[in-house]
Amino acid sequence: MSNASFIVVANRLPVDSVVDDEGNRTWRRSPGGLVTALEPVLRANQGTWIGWAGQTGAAPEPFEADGITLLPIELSADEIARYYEGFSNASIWPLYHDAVQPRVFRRSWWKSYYEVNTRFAEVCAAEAAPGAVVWIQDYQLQLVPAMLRERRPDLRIGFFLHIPFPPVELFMQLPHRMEILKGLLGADLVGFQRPLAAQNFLALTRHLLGYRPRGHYVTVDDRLVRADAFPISIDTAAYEEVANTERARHRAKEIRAELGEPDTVILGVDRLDYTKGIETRLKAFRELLEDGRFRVPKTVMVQVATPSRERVEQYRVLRDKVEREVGRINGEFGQVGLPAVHYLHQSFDRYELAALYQAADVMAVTPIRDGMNLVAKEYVASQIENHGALVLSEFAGAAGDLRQAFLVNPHDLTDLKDGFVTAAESSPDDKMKRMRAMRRYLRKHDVSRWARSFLTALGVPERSAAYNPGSPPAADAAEGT
Ligand code: GDG
Repeated sequence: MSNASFIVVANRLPVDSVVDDEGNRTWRRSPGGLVTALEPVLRANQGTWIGWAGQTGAAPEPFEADGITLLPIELSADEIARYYEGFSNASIWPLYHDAVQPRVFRRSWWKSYYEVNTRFAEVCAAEAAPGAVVWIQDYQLQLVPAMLRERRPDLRIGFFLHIPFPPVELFMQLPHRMEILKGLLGADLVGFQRPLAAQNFLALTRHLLGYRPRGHYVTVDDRLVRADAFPISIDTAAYEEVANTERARHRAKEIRAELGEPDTVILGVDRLDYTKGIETRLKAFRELLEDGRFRVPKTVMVQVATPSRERVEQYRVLRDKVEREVGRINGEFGQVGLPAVHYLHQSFDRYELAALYQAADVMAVTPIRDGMNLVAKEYVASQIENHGALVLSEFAGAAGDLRQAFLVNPHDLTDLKDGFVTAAESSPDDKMKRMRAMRRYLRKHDVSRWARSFLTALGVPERSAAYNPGSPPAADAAEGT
């Protein structure tokens, strides 16, 4: 039955399945900014979220979780290998991140990408109420906007790309580039993290299709398509709240004690991904120890590298390289019971993460290229005492928002090293000023505001784009002055 007037379409549903002792399957909501931001809109509009539930084979029946209807899409093991690990993560992902790793193209991957995108579009077309608003997320589903428009021209269609959009000459390498561009142009609104990405996209419509974009708009078959930037953010109030709990505060102290009460803790938290610049960061740290500008145990590094895409070859290679470098640094500079780098290839719960953020004097967010980077924003929000320093890559979208960070060029090792030292040695007063300004910015520019501005631009009336009535007031309170 077609009944949803607001639909989110994403590769993944915001839930994980849990099997209890009796073998019954239940669902647990997976934490994430996107679902937090969209939940009120989904609720207010009898919304549905369409996506993969995380298991191959027959899809579970639609179900409800926390008042949202979830509609699972079926994906086979072969489709995960080709559509997801292949075309999405070994072709598109590296190419869109400035080809920082060689991209791989295989024709069978494209076929699967096309088929899976068709399935998402068909399910969505059957579910949407007349005139419904559909918001499609990310690089795995770039064909869905046009496929959906073809089936349901009555819908209002938005698309948001969470990763960078490359310059014309890189995009042109992509086999099936025309289909992808036309796929995206099926939307009424195509959203990007940064203005430059929107410009790249508009330039591409001119280059590949001979269109004449004007300002943020391009006319496609008598229809106006808008391309614009909507920098994503976090649920700032929620991060502040967790950081403020006794549990997180206590744990932060404990972590520093466990690290041997160093003067400076440098922290990295990343998915183990080659775009995040973990290798270069470690190299910079090693050279700083070699140069004697940092010394163990006065300065130590903690690197959380969350397991990610472990079946994709490039990720296996990266893991080996990172672990070899950590071993090398610890071999040369560690002492018994006092490693130079504490390396954790694990995921942690939000209290542990908040405690780590609070325990860190210097947060190293140094991706080679990143759409936004939420870790940088989470660190700032969790710095309730404003005493830390953020070293941030100019190549992360977040650098456009967090202007008071210590900005570095991660391609320039000298600049990266100097950035770490400057951040570590900056005065408490300087750190506090910077951190306060960034926290103030994030309280105002949180994920609800992001969702609201996208949906308003898509033409959803303010009333139905009702937002988190709970969080914003806290946002402007306290700190501001
Ligand atoms: C894509 C774009 C864009 C990490 N380790 C743990 C953990 N995390 C959480 C972080 C953060 C998230 O994972 C990572 O978000 P990022 O933004 O840093 O990076 P991507 O996964 O690459 O996301 C990116 C984003 O989409 C949103 O548009 O910013 O540019 O690449 O939230 O906290 N969370 C927990 N334990 C961990 O160990 N609980």
